[in-house]
Amino acid sequence: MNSHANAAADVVSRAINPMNEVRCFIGLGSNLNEPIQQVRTALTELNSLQGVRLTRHSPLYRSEPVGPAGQPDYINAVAELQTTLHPLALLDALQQVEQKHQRKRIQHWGPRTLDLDLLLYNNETINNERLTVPHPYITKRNFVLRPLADLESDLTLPDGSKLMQHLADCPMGTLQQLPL
Ligand code: PH2
Ligand code: MG
Ligand code: MG
Repeated sequence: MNSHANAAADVVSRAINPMNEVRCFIGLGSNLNEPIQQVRTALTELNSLQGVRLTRHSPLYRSEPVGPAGQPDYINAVAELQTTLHPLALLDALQQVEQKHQRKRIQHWGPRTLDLDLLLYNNETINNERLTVPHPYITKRNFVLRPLADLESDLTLPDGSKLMQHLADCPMGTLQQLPL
């Protein structure tokens, strides 16, 4: 589908949804100050946001850090939301939750108490200075692909590519699912 057809399909899908809700996927990550607790709390906080319902989340995973060496392992998960918020309003809300967790932006890809990445928004492609959707690394990171596939194994990305194909092409490294 070209981008015009995609945009038209998005308008239709919003029109037929009585709540005007769209489905989104959020990547959660933490590697500081009790990361498992950070992620669990964040899931609750996402569900409490105005205009957001948490519908499902993946198991939690332990993953080796991508980026600067010497930082602790990460805990990662993916959440599925239904939201009436438009993309930039949702981004604002996600950043407010990050702020609650004393997120400090010190080092690119450096350690963090909580990172909330908007991975997918209703099959839309968004490119502006604040936001790129799908998230640029969605197809490259095992700690995103694996939990996303736990939720929706037959997912197709806005460019028509298949999640399962990206997963098959991505080394799994030491990614480890935590007990539920
Ligand atoms: N997030 C980063 C940088 N590196 N590595 C892992 N394993 N998990 C992450 O969520 C992660 C990372 C920047 O957001
Ligand atoms: Mg991130
Ligand atoms: Mg981020």
